[in-house]
Amino acid sequence: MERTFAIIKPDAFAAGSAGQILARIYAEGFKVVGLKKLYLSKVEAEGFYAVHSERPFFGELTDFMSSGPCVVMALEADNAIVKWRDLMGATNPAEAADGTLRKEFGSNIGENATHGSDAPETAAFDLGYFFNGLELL
Ligand code: FUP
Repeated sequence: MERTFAIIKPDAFAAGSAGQILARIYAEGFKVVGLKKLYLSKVEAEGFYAVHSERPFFGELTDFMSSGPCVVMALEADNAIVKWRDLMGATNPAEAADGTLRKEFGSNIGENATHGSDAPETAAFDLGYFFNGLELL
């Protein structure tokens, strides 16, 4: 079993899509080991996306991620990192395959409905940024 970190981003939460996304998560066989609604500050979003701090879209990205509430989750499954990335689809919803969450719920490359860690190292960082051990029992 592997754990990954996921976010239902502010666009999808504001659109009322959190329930549908969570239903897909369960239907695909993930165990939800952590879940909470948060309203990130700009500084908290900058800390989370620090790896992108030199990228041209950093300001826009962190403005968006602190623009409204989101839902953060710890998901468990066999091969959870790749499995969740596959369910999300491509970063740009316009390029995401049919049946993926970003295709169905995303609007554009910035407002793309969901986040997912891309490797074991980033999953460990992301999970530790948002959850403490007791929250994942
Ligand atoms: P992903 O891992 O699919 O979320 O994609 P990246 O790590 O490349 O990018 C992280 C987030 O930055 C994306 F979800 C959306 C945002 N982004 C942009 O706003 N513009 C870009 O050109 C690339 C990414």
